[in-house]
Amino acid sequence: MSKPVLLITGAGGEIGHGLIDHLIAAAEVEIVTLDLKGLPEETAAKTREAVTGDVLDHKLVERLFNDHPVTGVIHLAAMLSSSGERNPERAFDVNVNGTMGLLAAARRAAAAAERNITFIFPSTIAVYGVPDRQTKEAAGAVGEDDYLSPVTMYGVNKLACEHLGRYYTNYYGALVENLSPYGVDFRGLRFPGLISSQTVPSGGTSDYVPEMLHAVAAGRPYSCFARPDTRIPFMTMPDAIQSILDLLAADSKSLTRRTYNVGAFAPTAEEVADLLRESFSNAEITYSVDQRRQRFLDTWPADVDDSAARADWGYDPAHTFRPAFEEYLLPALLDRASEAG
Ligand code: VAH
Repeated sequence: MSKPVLLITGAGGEIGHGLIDHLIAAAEVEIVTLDLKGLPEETAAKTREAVTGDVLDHKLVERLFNDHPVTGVIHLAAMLSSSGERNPERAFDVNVNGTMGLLAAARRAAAAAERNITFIFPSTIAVYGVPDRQTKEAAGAVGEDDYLSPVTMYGVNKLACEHLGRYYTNYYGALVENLSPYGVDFRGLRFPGLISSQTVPSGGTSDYVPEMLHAVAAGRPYSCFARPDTRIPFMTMPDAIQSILDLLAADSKSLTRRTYNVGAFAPTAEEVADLLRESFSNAEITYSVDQRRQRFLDTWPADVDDSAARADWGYDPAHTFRPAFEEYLLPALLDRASEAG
């Protein structure tokens, strides 16, 4: 039997980087990648096709669906929250129009191939907009249907795309004559901040934790743009990648929602700093709070209730707070530092 074929957009970004290495090593699927920047040659050589191009190039997207028997899409291309707030119209274009074009092309391809196409969408805790700090503290772990009033363009975009995915899956073209019964099977994950031992994100607002970790491990001082008491959820990159693969593989009958919260641990910035100081006695961590970015963080929940993901498709992250650092992040970073001499 031929292997499933996954189209992965934003393949060169932070999640794509880890996901593609994992998929190539597992060799259970074939991949087609799309990214504004070219992939490293040795990675590109292991794909069906690695395309350097724009997700907003609708002709190119259509061509990829025509040339490859795509069974699933993992749509990672996006502008993150801080970059998005520096250019809101561009963020809308990339984040919403990019997703819309891909959903439409996937639906047409599904109808032509007479089978559904699974569409994995990384959403975010930025879809939440908790009104003030007291409410945030009182709310604790927030469920999927509460506080959906985002204050960033990125959050607005991601929430809109969740609705587009729900519409494409359940309600598309109710009045279209002779509509194909095949289409998009949209599955979203609301990710918290992600932390990788390999890469540092750019353009996000949860970046203060990965930035702090990588700076301290490299022996550089770090000035944190978030207040020490800032608390939002995080998870490790391997757990994020595993959750994408698990949701992709889940039996559609077991899914009770189209988009799920996923979280793993929810430390304050200062709790992360303290943990790093335990391992790096010379760590220099100071705070220089960016009030405008802090405002976004204060509207994101202190934690998420991910019980639906755990019940429906067995979400079970490997790393809680201390193990994330002690078993995954710090050993990998210390190894790299000793290799670098
Ligand atoms: C950002 N990392 O900071 C993203 C995110 C948790 C929020 O999705 O923009």
